[in-house]
Amino acid sequence: MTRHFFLFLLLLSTAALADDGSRLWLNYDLIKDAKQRESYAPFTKFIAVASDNQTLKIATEELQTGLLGLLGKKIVTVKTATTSGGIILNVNKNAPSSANISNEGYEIYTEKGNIIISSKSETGVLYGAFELLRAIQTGKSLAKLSITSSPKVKIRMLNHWDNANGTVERGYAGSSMWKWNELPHRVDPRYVLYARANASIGINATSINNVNASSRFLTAEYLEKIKAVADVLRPYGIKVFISVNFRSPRTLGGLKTSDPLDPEVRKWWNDKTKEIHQYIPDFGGYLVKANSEGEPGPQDYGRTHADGANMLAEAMRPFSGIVIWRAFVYNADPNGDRFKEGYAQFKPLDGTFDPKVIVQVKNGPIDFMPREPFHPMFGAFPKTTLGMEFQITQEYLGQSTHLTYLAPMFKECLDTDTYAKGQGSTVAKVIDGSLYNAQYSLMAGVANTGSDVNWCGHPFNQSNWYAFGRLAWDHTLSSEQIASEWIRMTLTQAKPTEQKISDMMLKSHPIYVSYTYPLGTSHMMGESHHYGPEPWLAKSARPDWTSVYYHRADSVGLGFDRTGKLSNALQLYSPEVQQKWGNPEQCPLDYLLWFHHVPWSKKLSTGRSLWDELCERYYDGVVQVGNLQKTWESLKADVDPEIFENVKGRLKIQEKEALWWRDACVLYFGEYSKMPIPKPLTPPQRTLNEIKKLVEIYHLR
Ligand code: GCW
Repeated sequence: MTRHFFLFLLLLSTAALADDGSRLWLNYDLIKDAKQRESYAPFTKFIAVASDNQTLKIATEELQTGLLGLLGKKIVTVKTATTSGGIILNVNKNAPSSANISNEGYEIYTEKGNIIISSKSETGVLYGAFELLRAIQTGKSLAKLSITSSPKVKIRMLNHWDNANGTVERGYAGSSMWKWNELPHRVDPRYVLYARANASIGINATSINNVNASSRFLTAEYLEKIKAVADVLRPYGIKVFISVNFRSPRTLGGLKTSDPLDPEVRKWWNDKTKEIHQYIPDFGGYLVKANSEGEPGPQDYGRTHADGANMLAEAMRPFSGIVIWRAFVYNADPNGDRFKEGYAQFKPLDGTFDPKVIVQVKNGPIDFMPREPFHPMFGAFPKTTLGMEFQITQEYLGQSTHLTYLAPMFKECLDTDTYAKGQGSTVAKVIDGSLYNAQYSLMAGVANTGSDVNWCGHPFNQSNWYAFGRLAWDHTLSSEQIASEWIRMTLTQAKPTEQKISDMMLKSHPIYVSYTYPLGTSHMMGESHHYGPEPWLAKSARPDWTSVYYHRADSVGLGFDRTGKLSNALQLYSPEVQQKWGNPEQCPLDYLLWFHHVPWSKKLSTGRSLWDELCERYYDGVVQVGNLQKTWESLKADVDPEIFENVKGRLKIQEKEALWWRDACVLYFGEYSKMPIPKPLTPPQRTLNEIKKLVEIYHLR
């Protein structure tokens, strides 16, 4: 077959096949611009790799697959480079340790006409290989490559909330990707693509089961299954963690108690931890949700979170693994403020955790709301390693029917200054360990993967998995850059199209917030399924699972007073932060109702009253969804037809649901403000009762 004919066939095949999204950002479609392809030819004559290490083999094969797709060119491999014009994979274990390059870091540079990818570890070379592919996928020149990159955070982790029965808690992309009923005998080939996708963005850890954990995952039967997964992920540099149920010594071990100070319980965990290591020698460790939302924990026995976490850390002492203990805890107190709970329970324990324990804190104090102030624990725990927990799966952010790009939201939190050690003490610096010189550092994201053919449901939800990984590697990357990379790797390299899509993505989070939770409102979603609006929800199993607990609407105004007048949650922050958010006249409008109960007629910095501004934002959000639709429609000829139709359909649903949120909220709050929808906005075309019925349907049996 001549080269041109081969290229022709390749072009034909890629043109004919619609993109089902299954390849994620590793689609490696042929670069359309022949000149650009040619520009890469001088550097892609061969791949030189001296050892037959499995990770290096994977790096080599990835480069071969990627370059075959992108350039239409089969690349040979050699043991050592004898000429110029190739890619050399180089592991230099004895390289002097430099402050800039960690074990997982890499350098990519050109030398004597070759591209060198060099690292102290095989995994670092694999990351470098993906970086090189990304350079080509995003259309960069290879002529003067000079990249030095090291991860800022050590443990970059996905948390799967996947259950043994194949369901996924808060999963919106089908059922679980883990086929527990098939493992260990059949190992689904999708695990390999999962590993490749994660390695391509530097994710190096995964907890495979729900934090509302079944003890089943610690049985020999399941350990064999988990081992099979760990064996697939290992050469991609990914360690496996298990979420554990604190009551396991009783349920599995038949002990009378799971009290962490009981010697038999401690022995049980020591033995279990040893047993796990027989299956998975490089086991990552335990992830624990304890004494939260009904899960068992050390407090059941009058012990503290530290007692529980330290017991597990002791079991882990002979091994490299760690214990990740979640700080997501809150008691049901109708007169309390959930905002303060995690802080209150953990603050007295600062300094008492074993060095192997990381306390994993959600980005905000409530629960992954579309916009939350940063969790007050960040910056307030100098003697405890705190890890970040973001939610990639969009429980409160449009699930799989709203286009919401989350990098700006993640960054808003990471870039906020805690002022813990003076100006510049950002949340990111707490998390990457630099503020307090922590031995470990962790950024976790609750995964959005599932059995859907495109993994994530909404095609754009893939970008949130991608963005999470990129930010865990380097939180200084901009949302714009990450969006641009993802679009170029996934949808198109054509600049004007890329710009339009990037614009849609960058606007999407503010738009979503506008029609759901403007001005710092929170937690008004449908009960338990968390789908759609239900601001009128006043009764639930717990007061802090209602909506009225959070928005506090009354005849005077709206918002939760967290100043000294009521809950005083603001006091948990440093004085500079208190100053920024504590004064309703100066508090940024995006955070206003998080901290203040503001009268309906109060004039805001926009010149409008609170009520008018609220309506304005709800209405504007809906208009903006219309604009997203128009932009997308204009791109019909420029993106893959299957993806185009898929997104188009979902935008239509988003429009309908945005209107649902708008009408529900303005009609409901209007009953308190007693004020009309301000002109020239048109009042909703339906009544509050009609809207309430929409939600009731979801509770019918
Ligand atoms: O956001 C809430 C979810 C629960 C989840 C919990 C948690 C795993 O609604 O489904 O449980 O947070 O983070 O533990």
